Amino acid sequence: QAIAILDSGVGGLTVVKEVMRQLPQEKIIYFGDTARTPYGPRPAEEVTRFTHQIVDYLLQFHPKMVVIACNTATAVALEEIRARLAVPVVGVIHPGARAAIKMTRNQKIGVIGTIGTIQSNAYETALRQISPHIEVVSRACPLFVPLVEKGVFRGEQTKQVVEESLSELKETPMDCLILGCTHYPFLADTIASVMGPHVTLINSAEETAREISTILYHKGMLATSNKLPVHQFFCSGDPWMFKMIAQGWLNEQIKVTP
Ligand code: DGN
Repeated sequence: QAIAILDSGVGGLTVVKEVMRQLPQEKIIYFGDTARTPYGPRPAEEVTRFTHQIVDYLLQFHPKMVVIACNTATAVALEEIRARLAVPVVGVIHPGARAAIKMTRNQKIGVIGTIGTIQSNAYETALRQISPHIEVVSRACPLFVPLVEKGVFRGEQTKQVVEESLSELKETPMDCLILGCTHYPFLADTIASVMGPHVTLINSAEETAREISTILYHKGMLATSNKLPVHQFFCSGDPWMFKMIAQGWLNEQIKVTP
C-alpha cells in the first residue's frame, strides 16, 4: 500500500523528496494539480472542493495514508478530509510550526505563504498552540508559486521578485522564517541570500516526513519489502514541465501520467 501525496502543483515534491530520503521503502503516489495551480489566491471553498476531488481520485489506489503537501489546502481542508477518511491524514502546517519552535532562540518567527495560508492565520494558531508567547509576523508572497511552476528558481527576475516580496519582512527581527508553502524550498537559495545569514529557513518537509514515519511506525504500517518501490506521479496539466521540474528536484528519472 502506498502513501498518497497531493499538492496544487510541484510544491509537494519537496515533501516527496524527504519521504524518499527518510522512508526509502515506501511507495508514493503523487498528484499535482498543475492545471489549476495556483491555489493561493482562490477562495477557501474552492480549494476545499479541489482537495476533496484529488483525495477521491487518490482513494482508488487504496493508500494507507494521505498527505496534504500543500499549506493552502491544509489550512482550509485538513480537518474535513481527516474526518472523512479511515486512513491517517497528515498536513504540513503543524510539522512546520513544530520545526520552527524547535529552532528559534529569540521566540520571533516569520512566516511566508500564499494569500490563502496567510489569511487563514493557520500558522499563528499552530505556533501559539505550542508556545503561547511566540511573536509571529507573516507575509503573503503570491508571486513565488508561478515562478516555481515555470521552473524559474534562480536568476535576476527571481532575485528581484524575492527581494521586493521580502523587503518589509527583512526589517522585522526574527531568527527563523517558515517557508509556509511547499513550493518555496525551490527558491530557498534566493530567499536565504535576501534574508541574510542570521535567519534560518524552516522547510516543513523534513518534519512532515518525520511525522509520517512516526505514525506509520506506531500503527505497524511501515513498508516491509526489501525491493525499492516504483513511485507513480500524476498531474492535471502539462506532464512535460512537471517531469522536468520533478526529475531535477528528485535527482531521478520518473514516469508521469497526465
Ligand atoms: N504548495 C502550495 C502551498 O503549500 O500552499 C501552494 C500553492 C499554490 O497553489 N499557490
